[in-house]
Amino acid sequence: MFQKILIANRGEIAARIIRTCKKMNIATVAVYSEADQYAPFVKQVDESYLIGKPRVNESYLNIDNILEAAEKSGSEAIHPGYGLLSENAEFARRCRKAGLTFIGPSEEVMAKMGDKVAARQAMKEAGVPIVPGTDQAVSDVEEAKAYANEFGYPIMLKAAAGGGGIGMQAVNNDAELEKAFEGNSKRAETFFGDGTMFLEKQILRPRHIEIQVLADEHGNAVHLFERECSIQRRHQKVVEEAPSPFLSEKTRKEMGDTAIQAVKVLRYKNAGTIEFLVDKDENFYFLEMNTRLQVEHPVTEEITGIDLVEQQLRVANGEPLPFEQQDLKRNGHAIEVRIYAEDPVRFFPSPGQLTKFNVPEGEGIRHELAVAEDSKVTPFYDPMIAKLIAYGNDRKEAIARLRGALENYQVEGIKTNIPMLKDVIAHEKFKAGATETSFVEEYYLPLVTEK
Ligand code: MV4
Repeated sequence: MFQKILIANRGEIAARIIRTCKKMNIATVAVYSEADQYAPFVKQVDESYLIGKPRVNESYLNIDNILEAAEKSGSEAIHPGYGLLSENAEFARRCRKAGLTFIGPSEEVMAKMGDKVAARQAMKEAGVPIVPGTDQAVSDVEEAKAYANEFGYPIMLKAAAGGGGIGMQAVNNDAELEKAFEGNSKRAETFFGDGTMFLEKQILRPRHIEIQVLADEHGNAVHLFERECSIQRRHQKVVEEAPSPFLSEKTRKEMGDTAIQAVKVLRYKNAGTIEFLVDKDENFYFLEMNTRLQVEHPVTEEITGIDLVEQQLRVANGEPLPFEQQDLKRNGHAIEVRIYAEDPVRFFPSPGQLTKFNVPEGEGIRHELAVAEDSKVTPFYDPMIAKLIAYGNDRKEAIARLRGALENYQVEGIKTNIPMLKDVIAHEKFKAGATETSFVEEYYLPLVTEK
């Protein structure tokens, strides 16, 4: 096993990776920006290196500075966490050139999954159902209109370099498509440096259900069941759970088998997630593949008993997976909520100095924390300050524990979305498992605009 690894990330995920390293007796190295000098994760490592100014472009995205810290510290591998450089094939290549193990999949597969048109093609070839749509990029409005009329409206206009909804728009007719095409292409060009667009038929009232996979470099692959992540606001996930309250056992198995097939065909290695859109009749369609550990990985850990970070490290070290599909069992139910430093009604970020931060402990309660009592939440990064995960023998018990923990969660000095989370999980529709992607707009927003 590696003796020392560098964590090219910050916040709760840096702390999460450090915890597994300690368990495995691996020395840890942090890199941090000027804004994170006093952050908890910097205090938890064996060694730390200041790599630049607060803005990510000048620190957490600065490959040269990160590699310099890796070399100085004698690190053998780099864990990229999520976000930042985690899906950057160029970073993976630079790690390899510097003789460091990148804890993730190959550069080739990362690049392929980053290009949504190439990813659709690869999945289609692997026998994974994709949303009906274009096999290639569409170069102009006229071509887009011709395709749209072939599949029929409504369609989704999407950016090949996209993700997170940027450059994406639903259009209902030729006129709307004409209006939307250039603007979205330009936006994608600005955000990703690539204005390539493609089309998909719009799946109506979809759910977002994703399958966690793990694969080694010896050709072994397993899935760790699904996560239901439909409750989002503006493509920002708010509540995630496993198992999905919606899926039948038959569809669950089909989705898992499909995910394994994809991973094997792609010769994927390490942890990954295949996202699907699922319609009301449980038809599922490939959406995107995330080639990294995800924010919501703890719910999978809770129901399978597997430490995903440990498996990432073992696989990156060349070890074979220590289990087969038949060894994996689901147990109970887990729900994660993301706690953001933001106004619960207007959703504006709410940075500032914490004056109190006290989290409740209890049976089935797990915390992943980015902050401590004396922390300052800066405006430079994602405003997620913590994740709260509740486990129960069934969904009802998980919800009850989550509710109790949210009621006793103490944060002062900044605003948080905790009031929103309480409203969401107390809602009859949530309790009934009506976790659709429209949940926040349909059930939460009317609640707070009335108040
Ligand atoms: C879709 C869709 C409906 N039909 N594609 C949103 C984020 C981006 N990664 C893909 N997204 C969607 N793609 C087709 N063909 C609806 C969405 C979508 C969505 C998906 C998952 C979770 C929440 C969502 C909210 C709005 C739109």
